Amino acid sequence: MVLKTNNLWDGLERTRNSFFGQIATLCGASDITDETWDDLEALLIQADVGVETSLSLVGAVKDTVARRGITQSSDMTDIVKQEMVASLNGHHRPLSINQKRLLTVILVVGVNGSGKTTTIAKLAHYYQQAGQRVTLAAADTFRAAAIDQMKIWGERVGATTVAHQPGADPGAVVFDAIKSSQARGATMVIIDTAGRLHTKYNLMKELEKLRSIAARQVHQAPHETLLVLDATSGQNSLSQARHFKESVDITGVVLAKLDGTAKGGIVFAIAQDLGVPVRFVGTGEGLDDLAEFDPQTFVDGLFAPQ
Ligand SMILES: Nc1nc2c(ncn2[C@@H]2O[C@H](COP(=O)(O)OP(=O)(O)OP(=O)(O)O)[C@@H](O)[C@H]2O)c(=O)[nH]1
Ligand SMILES: [Mg+2]
Repeated sequence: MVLKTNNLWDGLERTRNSFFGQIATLCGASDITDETWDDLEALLIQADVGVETSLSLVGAVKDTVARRGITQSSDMTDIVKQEMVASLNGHHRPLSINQKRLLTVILVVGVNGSGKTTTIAKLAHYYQQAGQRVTLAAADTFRAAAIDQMKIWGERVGATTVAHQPGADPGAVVFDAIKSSQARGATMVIIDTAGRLHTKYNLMKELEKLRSIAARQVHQAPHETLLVLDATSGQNSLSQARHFKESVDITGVVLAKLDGTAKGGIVFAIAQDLGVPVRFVGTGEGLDDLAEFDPQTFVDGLFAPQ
């Protein structure tokens, strides 16, 4: 599977140019003092790494610096990077798409406007290129426009879209999409869902219902439940994520709109706080603007080459 590896690098441009660029400056040639730690902590917090995660990162860097007897901040950059990768690695695992499975079901959830439908189109494109035969399930029946948007993306990526009328039962759409995929020999169903219903409680109930409909039709489905978060919403998206995670078994996060923010540090907060791996990041509005998430590549992308 090939994705433009530049994507992640490009998507991190704003983040790299702001806070993390300053971390690189902080790691310039000077003695390490208490102020160095305060500055590092402040920069991490400003980049949306989150208070707790920032404190634990600074603590880990401090320990390693003391252990190795390092006194110059210029020797610190690699340690900062290593600790960052380590903090992400603990939660990272690649998305498992089992080639032997007849039909993989991916449920995509998230609040309205977070980037779900666009992300689904990108994922469909990505997996079609990798040889999967993808069906899109337009189970966000809340708005007519959402259904049309899904159909248009489906045509563009060459995937069949299963859709009902606006206001129809999303469960029926999921049921039909799976049935139709099985009949046509499709290998993957990606389900779009509504970001809002009349109350949040109903939304979570609805998602639970969709999961059980999928589970009754396909063994262990949904195989992945991806939460799409808007990177530009910063810490707000983190509280949304907690809310979803309480009710739905989230297996991974897709962080959309990373290109639109300087606060890419949110990735660390997601890993640490939720313990859910980031699987992909969105780096633009086009079909190819998706990058598979990898901790080392991500951290490298935060720092300009020395
Ligand atoms: N720059 C940028 N824009 C994005 C990205 N992903 C999505 N968008 C834009 O964000 C807006 C919302 O995206 P949608 O995919 O419609 O979001 P949604 O969650 O499906 O929204 P609802 O269906 O209203 O709940 C659109 O204008 C997208 O083009 C991204 O990675 N980068
Ligand atoms: Mg949508």
